[in-house]
Amino acid sequence: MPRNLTYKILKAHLVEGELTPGAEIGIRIDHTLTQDATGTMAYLQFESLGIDKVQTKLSVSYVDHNTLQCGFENADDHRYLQSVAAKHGVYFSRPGNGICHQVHLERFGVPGMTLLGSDSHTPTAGGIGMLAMGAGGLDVAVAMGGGPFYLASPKVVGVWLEGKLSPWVGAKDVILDVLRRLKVKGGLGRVIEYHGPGVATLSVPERATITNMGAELGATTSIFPADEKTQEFMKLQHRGSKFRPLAADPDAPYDEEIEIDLSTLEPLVACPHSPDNVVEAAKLKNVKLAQVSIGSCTNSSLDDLMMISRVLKNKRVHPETSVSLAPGSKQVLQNLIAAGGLEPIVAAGVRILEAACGPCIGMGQSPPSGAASLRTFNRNFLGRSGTKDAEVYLCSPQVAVASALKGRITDPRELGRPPRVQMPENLIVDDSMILPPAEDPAKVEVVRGPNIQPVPVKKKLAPSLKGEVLLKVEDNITTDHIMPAGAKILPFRSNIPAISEFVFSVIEADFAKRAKEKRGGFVVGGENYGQGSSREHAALAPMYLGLKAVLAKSFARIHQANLINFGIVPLTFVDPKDYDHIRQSDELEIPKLAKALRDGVETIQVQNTTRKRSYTMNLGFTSRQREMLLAGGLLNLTKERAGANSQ
Ligand code: MIC
Ligand code: SF4
Repeated sequence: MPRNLTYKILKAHLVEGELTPGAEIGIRIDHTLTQDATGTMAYLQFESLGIDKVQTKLSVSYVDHNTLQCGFENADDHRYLQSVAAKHGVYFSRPGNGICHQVHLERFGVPGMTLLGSDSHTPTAGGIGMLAMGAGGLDVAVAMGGGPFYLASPKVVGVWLEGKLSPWVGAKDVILDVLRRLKVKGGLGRVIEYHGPGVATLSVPERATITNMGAELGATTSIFPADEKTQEFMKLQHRGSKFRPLAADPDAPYDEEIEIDLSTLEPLVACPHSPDNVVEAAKLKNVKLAQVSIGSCTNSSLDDLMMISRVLKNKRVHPETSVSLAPGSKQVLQNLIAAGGLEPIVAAGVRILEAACGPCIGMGQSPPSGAASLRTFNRNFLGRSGTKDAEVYLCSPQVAVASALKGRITDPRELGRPPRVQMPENLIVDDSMILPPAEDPAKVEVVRGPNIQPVPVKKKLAPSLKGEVLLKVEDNITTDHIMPAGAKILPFRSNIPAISEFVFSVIEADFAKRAKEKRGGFVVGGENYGQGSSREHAALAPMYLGLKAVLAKSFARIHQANLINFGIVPLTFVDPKDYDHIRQSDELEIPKLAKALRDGVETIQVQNTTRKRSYTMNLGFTSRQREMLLAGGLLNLTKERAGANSQ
């Protein structure tokens, strides 16, 4: 039977379950990646598993998020990460070497392999033909220990590409078009697989822009075949021998299909405050820009920056627009310099930032109050830039550079014919910022600064749950609402008691205080609750504040897994209209929840004692998930099992 590429890779890695959409499967993980903001927790968890050396083919620890060192916290975290990597067989990519996804694509990605990363944009490596998924740090820790990664076997959406992008239209416009069609929850439970004759017209960095931002669809991952373009890219990276061609079989089946004629796409922009709020750039020409930011794991390749350099040559950015640029990796920066591409950018008045996430995660460059900022990034959620009333728009590097010159959102076709970009024929490849693990791990001492606090663990699930609805929120609540990031909060990623003070602070400044006073309770959410990042802090910190269960219309994949991993029960409404009846501050009770989980029943009644009503909620968990919830989370369960084995 012909197979699509996704199912070929899944089949080759399957260790548990059956490949039927929706059924839980366990797959073997070849590579893992972590970044510093999620990595400290992941390695603390890995250490608690008591395994000496990672069991994967390759594990890499990147430092790219918390790179501002305004106090000791981030620097301490980096030192911990470097020493723990050396001790346990993990490669360490030093701060300044670049954004994890860009560096993994350049230096490590291998077609046909699986990659699990503690970052939601891990699917970037789908651009080189990897099956690459984001997950919480604990799931990545388990994969580093050699355990399978569990997920719902996905549906596969085939996106048939034909034609060729028109001048000034970029790969970003392809994914913005998909987002416009499918919306931010359109990818739930699905892998987006690109195929068709249009694929060959796209370079690996272009493909990686598309797979990267597939995360904003809520998709499990996105993937491209590995073809001559992939081989070319890998040869340039001096890794040609790792290439192997991979594609779906001819006439492979897809669960759903979409067609895109690349030649019909136009320059697009996502408007505040959601990546699926997409319109044509030409319709936004009245938006004056205080800021343009170029970079992030979506659009910071050498190809992107060389194009920008050519457009800026002998020009100046608009005097009222602050323009910043962060290259995706040290390799990109080094080659940009060598090819003469940096000088025109600097001369044009662009502010050059280090090769890191930077403004994308609110690490600097917050826009002025109430101002519009145009960014080549992938997320424009409320408050993420660090300025709550800023209006953040997302676009391609082509739209960004044209807009930087004009000081307002500009369709780049206004600039006339695009310049020809001469890409270097050879690249400087220098891995000296990637440190291999220690040869003698016994000699390595893991360094823990005062910011690194132990991972809190929950007690076993109580027989029944009772408490107040602490907060009721609408559809598409992001992890940036639940556990905001930014330069002020990110330094506490290794310190759950400290970071928990900021839970839901974008929505309500006093949430943490109230949650503690009430000794925890419930949150009620709409569709796609917890979309966005993989940060398990959005489960761990609410758990620390006493959150017992979340009642929602539906959940985003990674966040739902994180809630279960930390013993918070994610319940979905059987009748979504029940959502309308619950009010914030209502008292809820879930009698005999633990028994229901033990018995494996499909639904349970939640009593609203304030309104004298009850709601039927789904309990459709797998037996593995039920065990985790009963134990109070995966760490407890692992310890319970280890205890049982040693008796
Ligand atoms: C993001 O883009 O939101 C992040 C910051 O990279 C997160 C990870 C984190 O919160 O540390 C992600 O995408 O998973
Ligand atoms: Fe970093 Fe932004 Fe990419 Fe997240 S989306 S990994 S913060 S560059």
